[in-house]
Amino acid sequence: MPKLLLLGDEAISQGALDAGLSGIYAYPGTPSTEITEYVQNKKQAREDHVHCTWSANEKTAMESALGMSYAGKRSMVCMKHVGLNVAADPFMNSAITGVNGGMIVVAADDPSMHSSQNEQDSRFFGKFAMIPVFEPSCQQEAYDMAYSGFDLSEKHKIPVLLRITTRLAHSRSVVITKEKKKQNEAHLPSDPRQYILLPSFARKRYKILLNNQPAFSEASEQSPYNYYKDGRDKSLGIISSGIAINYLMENYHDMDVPFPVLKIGQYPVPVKMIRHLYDECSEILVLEEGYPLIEEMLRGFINNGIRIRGRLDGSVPRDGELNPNIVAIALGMPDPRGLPVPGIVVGRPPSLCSGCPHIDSFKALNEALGSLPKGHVFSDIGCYTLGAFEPYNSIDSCVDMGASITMAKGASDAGLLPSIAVIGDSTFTHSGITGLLDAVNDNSPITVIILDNDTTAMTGGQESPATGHIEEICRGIGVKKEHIHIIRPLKKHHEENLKIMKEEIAYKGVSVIIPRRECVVALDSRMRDKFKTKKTIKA
Ligand SMILES: Cc1ncc(C[n+]2csc(CCOP(=O)(O)OP(=O)(O)O)c2C)c(N)n1
Ligand code: SF4
Repeated sequence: MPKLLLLGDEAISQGALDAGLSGIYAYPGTPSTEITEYVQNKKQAREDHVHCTWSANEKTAMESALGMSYAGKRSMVCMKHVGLNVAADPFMNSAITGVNGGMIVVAADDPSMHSSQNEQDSRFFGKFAMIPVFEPSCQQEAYDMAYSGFDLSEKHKIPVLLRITTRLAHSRSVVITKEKKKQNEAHLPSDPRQYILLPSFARKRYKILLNNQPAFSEASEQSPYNYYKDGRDKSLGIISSGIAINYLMENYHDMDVPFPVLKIGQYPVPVKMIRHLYDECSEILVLEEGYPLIEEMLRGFINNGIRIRGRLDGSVPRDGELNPNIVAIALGMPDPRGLPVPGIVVGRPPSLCSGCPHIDSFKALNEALGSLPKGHVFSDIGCYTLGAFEPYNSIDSCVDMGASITMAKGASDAGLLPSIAVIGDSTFTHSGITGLLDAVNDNSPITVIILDNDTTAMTGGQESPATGHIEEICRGIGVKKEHIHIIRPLKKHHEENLKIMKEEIAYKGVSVIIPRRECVVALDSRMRDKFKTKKTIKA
C-alpha cells in the first residue's frame, strides 16, 4: 500500500478518509486545525464529496457529526482540548444516544500550553463519558486508530474519542496506508427512540452504556495498541501511554529498555495487563502526557504497598510536556540537560504584525479611555489578545471564547462603568452572539468592539462565518441601529474613530463598534494567490 509522509494531524485525516469518512466537522484550534485543512485540500475528499466546511463552534460541529452518524454515515469531529468544553453537552449525551454510522471525536491536547489557556487532559472527558479512548504513540498509530476507530464505533454503537497531543499532531513521519473503504449507504438507526433523550428513554440508554463497559474493557485488553514487553530487570515496571513511549525509548541504545514496559494506547485502561506488570515488578513508574490519569487510578485500585512513581510523587513534573530528559531523570539516569540557558537569551513575547488593523483600534480605545485607571476592558481570544502586552496594555481579561461580552455585562451589572468588550469576528460568531443577546435583554451599559479583520487570523486564516454581516446580526439581536458603527481602523481615520468610541462608551445602553479592515497577513496571501492564478491563466 502507498506510503505517505504525514503530520500526526494529517495521518488522522487520511486514516478517516480511507475508512470511508463522509463528513468532518470542526472549529479551528491549535493543534487540531490541520486535520480539517488536510481534508479540505485533498483531491480524494473532493471526489468523494466528503463534507468539510468549518462549523461556527465546537458544539455545532459535534452535533452535526452526530447528525451525520444518525443518518448512517461515518463522521469525524475535531477540536482542540478546550473546544471539548464547548462541545461537552452533545459529547456527553452522544455516549447515551450511541451512534449509528461510526463517529470519531478528535481532541488535540496542548500540554505546556504552547498556544492555549490551559493544559487539560481530554482522556478525563473520555472516562467521564465512559466511552473508548484511543491515544496514538506515533503517526502510524494515528492513521490506524482513525481507520479502525470507525469499526469499533459501529461495533459497539458508541462514539470513540481520539486524543492526541501537540508534538504528535505537529511532527511528521512515514505512514503506510490501508485499503480504501467505500462510504456507508445512508440508513436510519434500528432503534427509532435511541436519540430521544426523554428521561424514560435516556434511563434505558444509560443502562446500555453501563452494560457495555465490560466489552469496552475487553476491547482494551485485546487491543493491538496496548501491549506488554517483558524486561530482564524487574526492579522497575514502566507504564507508558501515548507519545511518552518515544521519550522512554530514546534513552536506551537500540531501544533496549531493561525493564518490563506496558504501552497503553487504548482505554479504558487494560486492568489485567496492569495487574500483571504490578505483580511482576517491585516498583512502577508511570509516564503519561497530561494529567496523572493512569497513576491516580493505579493508586486507587491497587495501592497495596508497591511504590508507584510518576507525576504525583514528583518523579515526573506535575505539569507540562514530557521529553526524553525528564524521563531520563525519572529513571535515575544522570541529568542530561547540559548547560543552563545563558542570561543573554531572553524570551520574545509574540506581538501584533506591523500594519495590523487591531493596532489602530487599540490606539483609539486607549485614547478614548484617557486617564481612566486600568480594569475596564474585557477581551476575548484571538490575535487581539496580544493587546495585553506593551506598548498597548489595552485589555484586562481573556478567559474563554465569548467571555468578553458576558464578563463586561456582569461587571456592568456590578456597577463597573465603563465596561467594554473586545472580541474578534470569528469569536463573536463562535460564542459572542448569545452574550450580546443577554446584554440587549438587560439593556446593559456596555460597549462591544467587534474587531472584523475578515478572517480567523490566530489559527492561520480560516474563513469567518459572519464576514460582511456582523452589523445585521447585531441589529437582529436588538442592538439599536444608531448605536452600531462600522469604523475603518486606519491612522488617517483616528480622530473620527476616537470621537465615536468616546460617545458610545458614554452611552448607558448596549452599543457596538465594528472596526473593519482585513488582516494584513490574510490580505498578503490573498494577493499572492490572485497573482499565482493570473500567471497560471496566462501560461
Ligand atoms: C474553545 C476554543 N476553540 C478554539 C480556540 C482557538 N482559537 C483561539 S482564537 C481563535 C479565533 C480567533 O479569531 P478572531 O476572533 O476572528 O480573531 P483574530 O485572530 O482574527 O484577530 C480560535 C479559533 C480556542 N482558544 N478555544
Ligand atoms: S495575523 Fe493579522 S490579525 Fe493577527 S496580528 Fe497579524 S495582521 Fe493582525
